Amino acid sequence: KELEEVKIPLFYGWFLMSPANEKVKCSAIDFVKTLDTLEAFKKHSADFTGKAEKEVDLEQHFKAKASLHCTTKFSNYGKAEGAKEYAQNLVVKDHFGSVSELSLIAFFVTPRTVGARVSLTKEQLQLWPVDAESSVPGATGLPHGSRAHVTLACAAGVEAVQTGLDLLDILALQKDGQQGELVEMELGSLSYYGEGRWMLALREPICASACFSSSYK
Ligand code: 2AM
Repeated sequence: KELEEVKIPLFYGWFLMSPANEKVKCSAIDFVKTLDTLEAFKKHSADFTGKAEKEVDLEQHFKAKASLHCTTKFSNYGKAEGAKEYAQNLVVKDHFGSVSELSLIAFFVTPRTVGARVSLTKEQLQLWPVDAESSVPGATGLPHGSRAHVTLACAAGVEAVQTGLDLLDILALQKDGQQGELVEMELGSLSYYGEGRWMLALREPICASACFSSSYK
């Protein structure tokens, strides 16, 4: 039987390797646990519960992801716009299977998602789709690569695609000059942007080894 045509994957991305995957998961859990104990956070817990005075257990609220990655292109088995072009891109082919370091510069939490913001190097940006930001209403002015992130957890019924949208939403508020309430933490400075949106800018970025590859499920 002849070899079948190579199928386009569900998505491409950098897949965190071991032990970086565990390191990032632990840091995220520590952050979420600490956030939950802060008075500044408790004051706004109604953003999560919908009820004033009611406290939220963030560890219960979110379901953590087991294996972490930073999606570059969501191809949807070839059905997404630009999927074929991305698969045939020489930079993509050349880098397939290569290992590089992802730099995680912030953690963010919303009532829907928990994520880590990734700062891409020039070389990594070559693998970033041109329309990743411009295809999202409200994010058009943000720099190429702004959406880069690792989804760490989602609330019940929330799809992972939401994490990047939540990140862009916070970045758009930052760009408009909204500097929320600030809380200094050991890990960095934490800002509140209203409606349950929190971002911790890490004092020391977290470095994570990751392999550029694709996934079919
Ligand atoms: P994520 O990158 O925020 O984690 C498989 O569903 C992966 O592709 C998930 O990791 C998911 O979100 C990402 N994904 C799903 N739909 C997407 C879309 N429309 N645009 C970009 N990424 C998407």
